Amino acid sequence: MGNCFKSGTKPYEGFTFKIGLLGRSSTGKTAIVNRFSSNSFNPNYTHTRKNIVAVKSYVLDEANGVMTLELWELQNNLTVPMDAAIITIESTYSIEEIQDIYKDWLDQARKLSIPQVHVAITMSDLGTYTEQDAEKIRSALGMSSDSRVFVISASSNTGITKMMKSVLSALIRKK
Ligand SMILES: Nc1nc2c(ncn2[C@@H]2O[C@H](COP(=O)(O)OP(=O)(O)OP(=O)(O)O)[C@@H](O)[C@H]2O)c(=O)[nH]1
Ligand SMILES: [Mg+2]
Repeated sequence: MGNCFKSGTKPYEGFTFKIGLLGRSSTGKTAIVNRFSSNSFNPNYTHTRKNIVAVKSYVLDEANGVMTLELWELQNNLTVPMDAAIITIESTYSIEEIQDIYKDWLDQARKLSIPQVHVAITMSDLGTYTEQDAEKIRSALGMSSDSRVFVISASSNTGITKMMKSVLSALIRKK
């Protein structure tokens, strides 16, 4: 996959994909957006009241050109159709708790007609899961083959770039 060469609000022409972060309050959605948009992390918590979006364009060998990714933090009144969702669940939960939380948010994603759903196990610096646990969690959640689980930390900047690229690849494969 190619390098990111532009971070800003003016998308380049080409494919645009919209990815929505869905999840309970305080699960790290804004922290992911901040890593994505400005590679920054703010330890202070402020609840996000509106849907917010950050935009980035990539040159991708596999897409044969430029593609633009819109990363949305979804809070309410979704009026823009999303191509994929990432459900955020904190890594301090047990697998059984993650299963329950996932079911609720999968229902939400279906109600919003979001066709592809992934899971981010967030704040891995505070929990016990590592990237090696992703496949185990994916199978416990009974996810379809094009859905992925990522174990990430915005605080230590672990796994977020890889997650975004992997979700993009899954979207390109579906095109
Ligand atoms: N230790 C640690 N803290 C994190 C991480 N990600 C986010 N936080 C902190 O957890 C709190 C909540 O994170 P947010 O990103 O604001 O959560 P949110 O899901 O956007 O919350 P809402 O806007 O209320 O829906 C903030 O204080 C963040 O700084 C992480 O990876 N590790
Ligand atoms: Mg937020």
